[in-house]
Amino acid sequence: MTEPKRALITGITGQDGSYLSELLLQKGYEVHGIIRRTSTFNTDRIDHIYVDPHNENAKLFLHYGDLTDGTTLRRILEEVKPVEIYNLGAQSHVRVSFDSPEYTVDAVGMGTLRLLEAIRDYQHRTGIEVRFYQAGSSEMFGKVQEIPQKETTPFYPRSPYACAKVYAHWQTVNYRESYGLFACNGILFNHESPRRGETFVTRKITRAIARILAGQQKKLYLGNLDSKRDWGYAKDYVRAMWLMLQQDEPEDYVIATNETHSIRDFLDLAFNYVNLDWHDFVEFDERYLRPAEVDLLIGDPAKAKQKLGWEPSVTFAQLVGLMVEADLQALGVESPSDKPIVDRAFIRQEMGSMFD
Ligand code: NDP
Ligand code: GDR
Repeated sequence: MTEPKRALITGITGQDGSYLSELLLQKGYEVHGIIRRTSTFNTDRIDHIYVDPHNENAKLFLHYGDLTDGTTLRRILEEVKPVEIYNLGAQSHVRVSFDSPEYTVDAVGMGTLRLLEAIRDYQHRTGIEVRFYQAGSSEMFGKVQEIPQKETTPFYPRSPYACAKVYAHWQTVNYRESYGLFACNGILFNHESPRRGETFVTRKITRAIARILAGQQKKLYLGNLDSKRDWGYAKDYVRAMWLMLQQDEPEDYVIATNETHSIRDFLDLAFNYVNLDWHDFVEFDERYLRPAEVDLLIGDPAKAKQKLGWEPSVTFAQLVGLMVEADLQALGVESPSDKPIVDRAFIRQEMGSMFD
């Protein structure tokens, strides 16, 4: 019997890490993830796919480590011997990066460099060829230079987070060009799901709707409602990550839907879905403004379509419906929607076992 391919994921407990793990397990990989030690469990998103490692059928393994700790990264590489590495770990909140710039840059920028250096030595010593995916972001485009944004659009980062992602992007390009590492940058536009962190604006809205209907919340406090984002579905986007590492040549790709919507559009759709008017609930709080904002993101995924055969499978309206339905279900609230945007079977199937 042939050995399964081994993949290593940083950020496995996050939104994307959980969907990517599911995808790789379905494809027969042995999946290893790096988790941080925390005082309470934070593995909710992957609990449903975790099997006790003593079980001979176990295919998912977790290792304690941190992108700020290079020695541990090296040790884990030696132990796991992966052939694919997905670097998804990050302090990924743009607003928070203004409050904690040094930590954000250390984890996102230096963390990527530590991992690349560990891979370079490991590959050199063992002769095992490693393929590396770097989780780049549309935030790197920042201040509008060109619409829609594509692989050749110049970067103009507008936050400590985005600056660190630009650094990580170019380090990844450099390791490809200097050492022949099979390294790809995905430049992913915003992608959401029922597993999205609760402080990102989409999930904050859909979770608030469920809590309002459950009588647990009266108001929803938000910042800038005018910015526009190109929002896709996370499960589609992790498929693109995997595809990038299966190509003959390592390259960089924009992954996006080529549609853009404002926060107001999201509010309209989400509240209308449950027959509420968001103006009755949403209040402004300047705390959620950023010192510098990214006003407009819309990506051109033509290269990914042509070379990877990748296309998004879920529309904006379906995504909003899916997220609202999932939050209602998580609180046990009956959906009041008289005009379901997606059929219920689809929603149940797409939610996975997270809320089972
Ligand atoms: P999440 O915030 O949901 O997950 C981030 C993950 O990184 C978590 O597993 C977190 O662990 C881990 N992490 C945080 N700090 C460290 C550290 N110092 N060392 C190791 N791991 C760490 O992010 P997403 O899943 O949404 O995004 C995945 C990646 O893609 C991130 O790099 C993000 O910046 C990038 N990205 C995301 C986009 C999106 O729209 N979602 C778009 C473009 C790029 P813990 O659970 O312990 O906090
Ligand atoms: P973003 O996502 O910054 O694009 O980064 P986020 O959902 O945080 O913000 C999107 C837009 O909504 C506005 N906004 C608010 N945002 C939050 N979080 N909370 C609020 O209350 C609020 N009110 C208005 C923001 O100002 C912004 O314009 C996400 C992250 O996943 C990054 O890691 C990733 O790289 C990019 O997407 C692509």
